[in-house]
Amino acid sequence: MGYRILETDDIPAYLHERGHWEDVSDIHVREVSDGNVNRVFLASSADGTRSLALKQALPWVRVAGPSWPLSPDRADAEARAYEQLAKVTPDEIPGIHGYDPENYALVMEDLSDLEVLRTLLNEGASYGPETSPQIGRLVARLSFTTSDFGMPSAERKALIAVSVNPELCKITEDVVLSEPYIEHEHNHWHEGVADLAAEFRADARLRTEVAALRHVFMTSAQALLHGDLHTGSIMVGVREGAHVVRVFDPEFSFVGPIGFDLGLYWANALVSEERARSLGRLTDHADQLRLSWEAFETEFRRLWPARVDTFFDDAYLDRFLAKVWTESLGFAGTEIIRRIIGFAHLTDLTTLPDPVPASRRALLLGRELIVRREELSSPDAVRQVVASLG
Ligand code: SR1
Ligand code: MG
Repeated sequence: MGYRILETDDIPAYLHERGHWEDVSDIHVREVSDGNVNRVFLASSADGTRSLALKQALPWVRVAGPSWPLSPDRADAEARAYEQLAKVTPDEIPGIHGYDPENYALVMEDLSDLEVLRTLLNEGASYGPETSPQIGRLVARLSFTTSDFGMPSAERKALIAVSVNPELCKITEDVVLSEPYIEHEHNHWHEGVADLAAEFRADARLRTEVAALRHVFMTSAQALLHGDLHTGSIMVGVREGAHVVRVFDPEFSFVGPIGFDLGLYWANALVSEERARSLGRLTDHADQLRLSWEAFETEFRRLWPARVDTFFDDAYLDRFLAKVWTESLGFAGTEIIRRIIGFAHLTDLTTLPDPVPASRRALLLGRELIVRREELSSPDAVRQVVASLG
């Protein structure tokens, strides 16, 4: 039949045809699309005992429409990423019921009993002690097992080949790692930060450092990444009395620098801190970079003795982790900046009564993380930068 764009009314018959739902008369469907790129529907039975989520990739960026075409192949990348994640961290991703490559549609567990982490934080919640360690461990498990430490060389080459995701990588190379530093029609900002946007565009040193990070992103095939690990790609909640985390939306996945995943999480944590500070409701925000890094490092070191190639010795592990740390800081800086003067802004800031003071602090922090990443050698050093912001 070929690729067809599914509308709400098509979903019952589609789920039935694909063998996901028997009684078509007992499906209630609603669209809950929220991210920038795709469409998501929730299907549930009248008595609420059954539910599923369906995500479909459109041939364009959802929020821009057909004027910004984008290959739906990204859904293949997402399905592949879930396969890898399911091998190493099955409890931290949604259950996947099936992928339909013809229609670029994933059918998966309905997570609507959980909340998007960003939404909770924006409402004033704390992170709690578990979320950031879980994210750090997830990144360590995915990255170790898909690196040259966790996979035989030939298998790794095959993974790199099958995981190429050129259009989505190009979006990141553009909207995160170059456009905010040049004049571009995608860029926009609050007038209260116009001076900083102009200053950043004119800052030759900043631009060169971002170019270096962009080149790392383009060339450093360290491990399979989630690729868009911000607080809107994480759901949290309580099930059967236990805290749960679910990481979703890995459509930007490709084999790249591990620091990109950590950096995105850190950037979003740091921006959530600025929101909380400006509202006078700081809680445990300042701990999140350290907690996620420590969990990442501990888990990566725990897995190290199982490496497939012991020519990589313990001294090399130290060097490797130091490089991941430094690159994570740099990528965190680029993520903060693009979320304020680039294309896709954060509700953490845009919904503040006055977004300017928090946005200015975040921009200055982003620049420091980029240009001083080599000298900032610990979470405490990052805290000192935050403390020094005007
Ligand atoms: C055109 S896509 C803009 C952003 O939305 C996604 O969630 C990614 O973060 C991307 O950079
Ligand atoms: Mg997304």
